[in-house]
Amino acid sequence: MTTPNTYTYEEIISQPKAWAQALEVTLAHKEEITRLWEDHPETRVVFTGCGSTYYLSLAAATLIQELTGRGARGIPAGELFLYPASVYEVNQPLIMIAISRSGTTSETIAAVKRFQQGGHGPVVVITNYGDSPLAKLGDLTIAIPAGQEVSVAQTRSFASMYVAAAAFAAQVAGREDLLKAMAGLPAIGSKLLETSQPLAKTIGSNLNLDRFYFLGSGPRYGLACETNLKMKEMTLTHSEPFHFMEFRHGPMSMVTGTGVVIGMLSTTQRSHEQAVLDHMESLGSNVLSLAESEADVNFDSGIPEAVRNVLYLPPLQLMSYYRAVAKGLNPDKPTHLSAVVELNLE
Ligand code: F1P
Repeated sequence: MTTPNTYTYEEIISQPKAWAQALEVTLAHKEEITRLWEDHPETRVVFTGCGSTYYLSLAAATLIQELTGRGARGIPAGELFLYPASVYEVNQPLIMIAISRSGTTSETIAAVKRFQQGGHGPVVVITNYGDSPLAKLGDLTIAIPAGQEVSVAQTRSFASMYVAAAAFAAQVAGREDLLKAMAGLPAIGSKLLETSQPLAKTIGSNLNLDRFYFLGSGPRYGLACETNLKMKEMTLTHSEPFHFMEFRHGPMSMVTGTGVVIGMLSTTQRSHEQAVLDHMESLGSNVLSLAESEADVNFDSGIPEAVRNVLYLPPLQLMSYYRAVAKGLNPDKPTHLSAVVELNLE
């Protein structure tokens, strides 16, 4: 299959290696992670980042709360910088987990510094640059250099940091079974990239399609937001993410035969989620379903649902990549964007 020689394509295709390093590095920090968690019992968690890494924060917060029962939220770093009191009380003990590919995004650094000035609790940093200013601020820093990339739109980097966050959640939840199962992700990811590429290319290359809706619920909503952002950044196409059950409450008015409703189907709530896709198909929409099995894209992973969510990313990253190429756009350089937003926030 010939593909234009772009950084984005290579970064998408090579990402399972970065997932493997994410697992290795997170496991190497196991004692420190467990100690930090146990030294701060019942302490709630706030994840933060910007753009892609805010969406990662949303996904990671729902997962860690589901697995540990501790309250967790994902908040944009810009909001933590502007309105910290809207997120945490003055003396509230908290664990902050700051996520950033570059480790230099101004709002994320400012949010961490403000959090540390408030003395709320420890800061964990997940980044692809271990020598970055943000990495140096962390009480515990998980750095995954294999996730570094040239392209502006995050693909390999996001997935590597997400795998690290999921492994962190499984570790603090004491779920050795989930950690063990995660070891199979890189090989399954490589196979999925191969098996899903033809469909991703077919849909991505179909320029009769003019709108995309990404549906995900629970720990998958943040990933629906992220794959939606890839569609925007790489292809300049209007697209939106929604929680599954929300889509009927108004947004489905936009459903047409030139649109695609993409469903990140779970196993646990499959019937309710599939019903939304079936409903949209009955209204004339195109539908693309991704699931462990019996879907348009099947993972066939054998990995428990809580720690296989990264598998939704590669097929949808490839779909946006192929749409960018079909539109004659350079997926490596999204319009108006730079790899890092650096502001003078003083
Ligand atoms: C985050 C960011 C995102 C944006 C794009 C490029 O940077 O700027 O805001 O969506 O993906 O990365 P970082 O803090 O993760 O380096």
